[in-house]
Amino acid sequence: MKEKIEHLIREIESFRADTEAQMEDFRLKYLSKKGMIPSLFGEFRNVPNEQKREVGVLLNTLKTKAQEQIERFKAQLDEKEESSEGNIDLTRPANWSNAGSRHPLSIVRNEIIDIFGRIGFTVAEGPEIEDDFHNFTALNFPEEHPARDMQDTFFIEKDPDIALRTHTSSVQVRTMENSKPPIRMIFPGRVFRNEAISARAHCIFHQVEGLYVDENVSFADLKQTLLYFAKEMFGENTDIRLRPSYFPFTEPSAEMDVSCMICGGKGCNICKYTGWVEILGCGMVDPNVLESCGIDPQKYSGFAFGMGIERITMLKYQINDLRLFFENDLRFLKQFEASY
Ligand code: 2NL
Repeated sequence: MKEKIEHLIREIESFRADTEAQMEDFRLKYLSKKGMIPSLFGEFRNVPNEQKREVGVLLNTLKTKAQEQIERFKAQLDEKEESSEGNIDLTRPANWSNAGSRHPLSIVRNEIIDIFGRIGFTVAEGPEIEDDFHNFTALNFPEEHPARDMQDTFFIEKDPDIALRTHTSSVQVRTMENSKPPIRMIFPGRVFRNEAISARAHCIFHQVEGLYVDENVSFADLKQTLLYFAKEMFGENTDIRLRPSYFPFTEPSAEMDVSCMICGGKGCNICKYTGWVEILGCGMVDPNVLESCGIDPQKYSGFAFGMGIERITMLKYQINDLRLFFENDLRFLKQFEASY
């Protein structure tokens, strides 16, 4: 028995465990319930009395050595794991981070800001809640004009003087009131109309308006500026045409079409087989508007234009339902790049 225990002690001392599996083999062989050490303890009662003391001490030594070995193996394996953690592979591609993507309306708004920025237009924003003067009166809307009607405008708390702006022109009025020409600016923002929601209409939408006021600004300046915009937005081969129109705040007024970006003018579903699609309204600022805003119409003239960001975005990305912009369905939003 004594020799057997001494042999086991040497065996345990020389045992190596380089893996978790080898460590488990060791535990099973020596320390588990059916292992060698518990079975030796079982045999202890058969040891003659005069040897009990010596064998007992040896048995305890054996058990302690085995337990110490297990602790050592554990520490060695932990250390090994740690040092491999420090062994970083700098060439490994990073995990894909689940970043959001830009809303398509933001992408297009930023692109419009960028295009006009390159020819010297700066950006201004203003309040979404407006008074009648800045939203209508200063813009040459006659007192009984239908756009002032309850059907189109959201009024605040029954006060007919305070409403949600129906266009960003109110910001242009504020700009002209507070600064002197030359003014060369664009005005992006949310606007509100009291309309039923459908694939083609929404009560909230986004606009960019533009304004250029200086001495000798002409319709030719308007046309060239908008031709530049159309080519930057829809491609070098894009053509424009202006059709006479009416807005209270411009005279003369026009609507601008671009040659169809889908079929290149040959005729398709998008342009309803005309080869042209309407993208914005524009005109020369009405002298009454300049006057209302404290700018001398004898000295200065200007052009202005306005476009719906939703419409431009729908044409650019071939989106057929306005409601997609407001539902925030991730299957829709995820398709757009985080580029702007
Ligand atoms: C459209 C047409 C337009 C303007 C907006 C404007 C602003 C001032 C003076 C004169 Cl302060 N005009 N803005 C001019 C023509 C057209 O918008 O269809 N927008 C979505």
